[in-house]
Amino acid sequence: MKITLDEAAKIIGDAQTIILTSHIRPDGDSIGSTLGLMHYLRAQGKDARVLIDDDLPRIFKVLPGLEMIERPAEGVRYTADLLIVCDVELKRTGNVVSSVDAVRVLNIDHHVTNDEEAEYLYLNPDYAATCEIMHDLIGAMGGTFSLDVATCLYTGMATDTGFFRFSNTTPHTMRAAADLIEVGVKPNIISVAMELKSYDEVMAQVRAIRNLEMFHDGMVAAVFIDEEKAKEVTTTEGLLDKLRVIEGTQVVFFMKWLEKDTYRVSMRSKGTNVSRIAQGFGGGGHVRAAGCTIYAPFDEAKKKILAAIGEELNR
Ligand SMILES: [Mn+2]
Repeated sequence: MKITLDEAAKIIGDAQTIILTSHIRPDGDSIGSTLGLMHYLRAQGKDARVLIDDDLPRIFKVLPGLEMIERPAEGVRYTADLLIVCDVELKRTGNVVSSVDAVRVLNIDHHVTNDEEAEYLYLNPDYAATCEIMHDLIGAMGGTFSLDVATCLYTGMATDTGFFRFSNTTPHTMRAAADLIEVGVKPNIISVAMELKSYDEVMAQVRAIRNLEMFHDGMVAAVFIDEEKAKEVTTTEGLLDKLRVIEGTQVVFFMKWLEKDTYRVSMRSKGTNVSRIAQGFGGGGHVRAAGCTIYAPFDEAKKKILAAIGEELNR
C-alpha cells in the first residue's frame, strides 16, 4: 500500500524496536540511508539496528558507525516492531527479510522499478536518492540533523547524483545537501573518501578499459569481462564514469562474469531508458542507471544485451 511521507513518519514513531536494511552490493545511498536513519532513531531513544547481507566496501569507513552494521547470522531469527527496507524493494535484501519477524514492514525507495509489494510503501522517483527522502522524513518527524546523521545522508545524496552532476539533481537535492553541510559535513572529505582507490584498483580499471568495444554506430560503449578477464579486472568501480565521457555515446555498460553462465550487467545512459532494458532481464534501477544479471553462456549473454540495447535505442 502506498503511503505518504507523513504516514511513514507516524509508522516509525509508533515503533520502538526497528531493524533497517537495504540491498546487497551496498552503495553510498543504501548504507547512508539506513545508517543515517539509525543514528536519528537511536538519538530518539529507539532500539534501532542495521542489517545488511553483504560485505561493506572499505571506502564507507568515512561514515560514522559503519562498524555497527551487522550481517544477518545464518539460522538466527531477528524480531522487531518495524522493518524498514531502504533504497530497494524487499526481495533484493539477501537473507534479511526472511530472517526478520517484524510486526510491520515499511519500504522507502526512489527506484521507479520498485515492485510495490511492501505492506507500507513510500515510493517517490522524484528524489535523487533515498538519503534525500530521509532528509525530508526526519523533517516530517520534527527532527534535526546531528553530524553523524548528516554525514551519512550527504554521502548517499552525493554518490547517487555523481556528486550533484547527474540529471536527477534538483533544486531540492541541493537545498537538502546545503542543510547537511550547514550541520558540518565537509564535501571534500566525503568526495576524497568515495573516490579513493588502491594502486591495484586503478590498474584493474586500466585493464578493464583495454577491453572497450563500440557498437551501434558509436552510440554504445561496452566492456565485456569474461571468466578469464575477471581474474585481472578485480573491480569495476568508477568504470562507467570513464566510458560516459566518450563523445557520441548514448548507453555505456559493462558485462562481467560472476559465476558459470552468470553475468552482471551495469548500464548508464544519457536518456535511453536502461531501466526498461534491465527489467527485461529481471533487473531494475532508474531510467539513466540500471543493472541486471543475465544467465547464459558468454557469447549468448553478449548478444542478448546488445540486442536489447539496440531495440531500446530504436524505440
Ligand atoms: Mn539510491
